[in-house]
Amino acid sequence: MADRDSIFALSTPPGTGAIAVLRLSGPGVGDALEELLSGPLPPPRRFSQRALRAPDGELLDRGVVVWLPAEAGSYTGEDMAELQVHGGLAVVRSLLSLLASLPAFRPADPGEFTRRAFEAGRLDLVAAEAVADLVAAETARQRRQALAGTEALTGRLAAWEGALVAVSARLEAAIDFPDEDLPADLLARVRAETAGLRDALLAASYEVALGERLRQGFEIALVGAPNAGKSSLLNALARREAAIVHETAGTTRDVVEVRLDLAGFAVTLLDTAGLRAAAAVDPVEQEGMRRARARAAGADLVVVLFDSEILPVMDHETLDLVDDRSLAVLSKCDLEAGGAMAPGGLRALRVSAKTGEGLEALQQRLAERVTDLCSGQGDALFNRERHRAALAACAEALERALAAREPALMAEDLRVARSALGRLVGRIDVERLLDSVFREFCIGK
Ligand SMILES: Nc1nc2c(ncn2[C@@H]2O[C@H](COP(=O)(O)OP(=O)(O)O)[C@@H](O)[C@H]2O)c(=O)[nH]1
Ligand SMILES: [Mg+2]
Repeated sequence: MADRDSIFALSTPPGTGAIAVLRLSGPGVGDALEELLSGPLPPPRRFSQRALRAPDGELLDRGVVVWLPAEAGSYTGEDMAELQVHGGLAVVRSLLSLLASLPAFRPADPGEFTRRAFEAGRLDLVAAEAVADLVAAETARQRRQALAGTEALTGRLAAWEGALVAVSARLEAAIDFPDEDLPADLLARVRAETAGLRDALLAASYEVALGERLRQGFEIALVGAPNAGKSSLLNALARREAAIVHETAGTTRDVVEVRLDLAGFAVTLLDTAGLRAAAAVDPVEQEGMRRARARAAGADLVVVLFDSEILPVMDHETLDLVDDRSLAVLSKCDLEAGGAMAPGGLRALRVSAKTGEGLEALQQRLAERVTDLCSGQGDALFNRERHRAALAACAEALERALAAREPALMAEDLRVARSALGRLVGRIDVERLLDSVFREFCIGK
């Protein structure tokens, strides 16, 4: 490790700010810091206010310097330093080019600090992914899930691994000492514990669908007839003109997406082409309708919009989309002449994108529906396809272990199960995984 590159990065966003933070990690950090400070290293893990100088002695900035030697514990497990400097372009640029000119140093790749922390054994791969999620979190629920992921997921995995090792040990004892005085029910116990673990892992693999939605956002599709007011509603909820609104029917063809924070949940709202009899429209609009149906089919919730203006005529293209995943909404309620004409038996919220009436109630109802989708689930959810595949592989190996006819074959399946968990935390098959995991990161983390 001694000849390993030292890395540096601007860890705050580029641009002008009050303060910018630069991070350094690697064996060359102590020397670089002495040079930059033209003097001795500050005491470890303390804020020290120091002058930062170029090699010719020119003052670049006065800032806060924190020296984090490896032996005192640092994020990456290597010698590290943090420089908190004035967040001006010239200050930052001068420091970055000075660091780049040091022979031992190079700019960090995305996620490289966390990758080094993982390689030093300071966190496992699931926790490293959660760090990326925390940096990317836009809503309260995403933040909670990411924070839970940095510790609670690791805890759940450790408990399963511990249980698996214990089961394997008992089974090996039965294999190695068949004639010894082993408890008669040993094998029965091994089987019961294996079945319990299989159930737990299978359940965990199923939670990934929801975990992934919480991490990446739920999808809510707006559907309805042309001119029902879908694009206007999307714009009103997004508070910006994201989609073109026009009285011409068939204006929207592509699916327009906007990100919303709905009571702490990340949501992607989809505006779609209006649905009408396909024979009447041109090929481009037909493609738009195909996309609208496809995205609505994949969405977590569907808002089905009915135009108050044309009530009580209900168009059947739209009515067909009402099911238990959908929420019926009456648009343009400002145009309703003399009170609502309730369409046959349909319970619908009334909104106006023009006056804003009903928008808050709609948001509240959508938030309730999304909350329902997560009911009973804690924050620490597995949330990646990678997780699902490993958990399912582990559960399958346990299933095979239960079906094995001989203890020796069962033991082999338990080993396969352990290695599936080992892959999940990044102990096995590591090289293959690392690039794809750390690609998600930003530079400086
Ligand atoms: N009065 C009124 N007009 C609306 C409302 N929402 C949409 N419109 C009008 O209805 C027409 C179609 O709207 P648009 O949002 O493009 O509908 P889309 O085809 O479903 O996307 C436009 O002329 C809009 O100005 C509303 O809440 N009140
Ligand atoms: Mg539209």
